[in-house]
Amino acid sequence: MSSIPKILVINGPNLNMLGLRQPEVYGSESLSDVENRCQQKGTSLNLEVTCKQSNMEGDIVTWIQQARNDYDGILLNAGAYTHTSVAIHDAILSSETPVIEVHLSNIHAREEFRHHSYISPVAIGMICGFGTLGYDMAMDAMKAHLQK
Ligand code: CA2
Repeated sequence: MSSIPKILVINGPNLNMLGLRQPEVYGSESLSDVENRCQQKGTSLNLEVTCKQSNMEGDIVTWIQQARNDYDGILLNAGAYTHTSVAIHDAILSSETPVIEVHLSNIHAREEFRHHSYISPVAIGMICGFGTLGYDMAMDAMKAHLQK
């Protein structure tokens, strides 16, 4: 691990719409608010944080592949690809970089199609249901994991 661990935060499809629609499900904070929060949490934990968002599955696959060389850990909210993407599952396996899965909502309290995650079996852990606080929790968990 490098002296200041580098953490990549990836938000997937439609998360650029945060704060603009469905605040009852996803809260009122924007994606920028979430990313600023991750940066602040990273600073407090002495982690170097980079945030990316894409609506494209291939971007997310490529970023996870590249993380092998450039990052010590990934926080991943893959959005709806969580429930569909074998490609992201395979990318996590090949990157050999620890991934913590994050969801704003409690996916197990929602529609049945959200109950299955292709990410969970290849993540070191998963946090869901705590809104944007979940990113802070995941950052704490990643710091602890990297210190083990
Ligand atoms: O709870 C989460 O964080 C999710 O990953 C969010 C995804 C959803 O498909 C997953 O099942 C759970 C959807 C993100 C969409 O975000 C929006 C935010 C505001 C307005 C519209 C969509």
